[in-house]
Amino acid sequence: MKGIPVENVRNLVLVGHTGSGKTQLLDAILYKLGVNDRLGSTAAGSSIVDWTEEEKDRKISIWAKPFRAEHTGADGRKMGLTFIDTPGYADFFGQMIAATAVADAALVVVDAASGIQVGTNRAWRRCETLGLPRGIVITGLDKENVTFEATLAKIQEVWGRKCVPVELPTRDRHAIVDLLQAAKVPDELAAEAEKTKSVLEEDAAEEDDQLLEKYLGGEHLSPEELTLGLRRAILRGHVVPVFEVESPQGVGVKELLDEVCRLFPSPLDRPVKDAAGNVVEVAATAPLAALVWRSVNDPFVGQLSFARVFGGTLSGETEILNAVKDQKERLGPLHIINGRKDEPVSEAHAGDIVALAKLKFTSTNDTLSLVGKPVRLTPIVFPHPVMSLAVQPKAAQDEAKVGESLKRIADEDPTIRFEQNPATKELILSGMGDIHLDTTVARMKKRSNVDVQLNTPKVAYKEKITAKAEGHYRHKKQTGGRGQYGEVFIRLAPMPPGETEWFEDALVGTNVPRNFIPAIQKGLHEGMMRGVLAGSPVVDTKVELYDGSSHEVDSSEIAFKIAAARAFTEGMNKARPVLLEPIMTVRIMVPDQFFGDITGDLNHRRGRILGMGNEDGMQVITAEIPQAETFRYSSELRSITRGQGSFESAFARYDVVPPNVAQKVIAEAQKDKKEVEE
Ligand SMILES: Nc1nc2c(ncn2[C@@H]2O[C@H](COP(=O)(O)OP(=O)(O)OP(=O)(O)O)[C@@H](O)[C@H]2O)c(=O)[nH]1
Ligand SMILES: [Mg+2]
Repeated sequence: MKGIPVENVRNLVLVGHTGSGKTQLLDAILYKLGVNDRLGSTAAGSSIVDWTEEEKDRKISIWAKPFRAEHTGADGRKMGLTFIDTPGYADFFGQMIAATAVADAALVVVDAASGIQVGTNRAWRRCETLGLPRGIVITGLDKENVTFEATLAKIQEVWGRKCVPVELPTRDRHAIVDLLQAAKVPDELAAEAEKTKSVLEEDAAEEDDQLLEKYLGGEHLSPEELTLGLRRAILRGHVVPVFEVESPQGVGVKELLDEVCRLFPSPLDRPVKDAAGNVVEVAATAPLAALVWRSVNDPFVGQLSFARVFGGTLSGETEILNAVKDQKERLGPLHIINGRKDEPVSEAHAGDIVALAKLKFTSTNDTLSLVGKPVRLTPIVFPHPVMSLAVQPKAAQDEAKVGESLKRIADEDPTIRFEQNPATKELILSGMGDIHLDTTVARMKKRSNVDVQLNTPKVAYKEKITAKAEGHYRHKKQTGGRGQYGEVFIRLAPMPPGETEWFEDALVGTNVPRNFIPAIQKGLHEGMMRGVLAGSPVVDTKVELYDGSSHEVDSSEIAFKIAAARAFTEGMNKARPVLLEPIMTVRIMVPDQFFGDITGDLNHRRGRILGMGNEDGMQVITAEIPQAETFRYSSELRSITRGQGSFESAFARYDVVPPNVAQKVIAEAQKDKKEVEE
């Protein structure tokens, strides 16, 4: 932005478990920075951060939202700060993935009363993967039975001694003492402060040979040297500073902001590489490279693309190139979107995060560059959906609108997928969990007025035969005028999977005139499309046409088609048909203590364990389970593991359904068929 050099820019993402106080913290920050003239509250629905109706209704964040403000640091420098709030709820994980990819550092928020939770660990692991420098903010210190010391001890136990406090709360908790700045530390904290400061000094010294020499020589580091060393230590992940903020009272916000400005990395510290492996120069004068990390299609704010400029300058009212789509885009003014507040700006420089309105071709993960100088930045890898349900419009006339409405939603949410299952003809909506799918459906209703319900999808069963058999049918109808006549004899035999030549013409003589063969093939195909057990398509079955008879006048294509379809059904009934179902390979990741519960549960799901292992301190179980058991597995797994388990699945093969289960499926299908006929 104009007037703020890139070294004074800080882009921070707030991450942590749901309910840990991220949004409330950002409300307190924005109040302090004058973006809001009162302290918003998520509990009261007055947050300027969680401003969308769906977030207010559910009292959780759903979207990653950047907020920008300026702050004069303790040293008098004017700083440009962008904070991206992210949802902690597992279903909205994709938003956290996107936001962490465009920030230069993270603040991991830990509620003192709940400590480190599943969502905190998930966020921590993501930061580790990205090598994202981070600090920890402890919230909720005003709650009962919590102390700063106990929370810190727990944090150090899990994440190590590199988590070092840079502040201490006074005993009455009315103030925060910044150990790096305070001219005088209250007596009650003197001993603790001395100890902590010497840890910080040692950590700072270790980042630089000269500093270390001085330190080991028995000298104290100057405040500038301390800052220099700690900045490096934080950037390299050797130190994770711990802060404490009482957001509802606004205690500790100023100290947090001052230290973030002083110690946290600027965009200059973390240059990225483009997809070709070239380092993107972080300078306003360099060629433009901006990554679109979030797209919004909101009826209130309109169509917006949030971009992080990694290199160069993005100027409003110019033409740029979307290098991924190879399309030129005309830019309007750029925007700083602070919730409902929208401020137009003329330029954004390397390091800035801005919003662009009404781009025609651009979506998430596209790179914007100068016309003639295409650059492609590395795309963000979003998680795969883990839950799939069938979407059904409540009113038949809405059928056509469903796809259109879902497309608009999927454009802004890369973790939503939808496609028609060719076998069952159902429209399948996939996402990250039941709340995710629920919010998607609620959004369809609100935005497009399409009311749908979500059902467990139908399983795409198949059928095959397991023995050879013969089939025969004579179709003969005499209803005044011209009749219908056709007779077909066939042999059915099991065929190895993968073979495609299913029909064999073994006719001898002229009992069946050859011009009826195509009609007979059609009839056989029809018979195969609706098997004899659950009306599912028949696979791996060879059909040999070996005889039949015809009538000079009454034989017709339609008569032979009918005869062939019925001969097939007749033969198949005798060929010991079986039902097949899709089997999925799943990889389940759970903490050790749930191992027994999970393997027990897999047994109930007709699962077969293929292997077990250990990854990142988690048990990994590979197993095969029938697809019918996987549709709602993500939420069931979460409830068994209290939110700590996750899984991924992929189609493996079709396999025979065991007789007791097949009986139920067949009975269900017969019932449905009857209902349709009635
Ligand atoms: N007592 C107390 N309550 C707090 C504090 N910080 C947040 N809360 C309350 O905790 C609840 C959850 O806070 P949020 O800020 O919405 O939590 P979040 O981390 O944004 O949660 P998600 O958006 O679901 O990820 C709200 O009711 C807040 O008012 C705190 O420091 N002390
Ligand atoms: Mg929130």
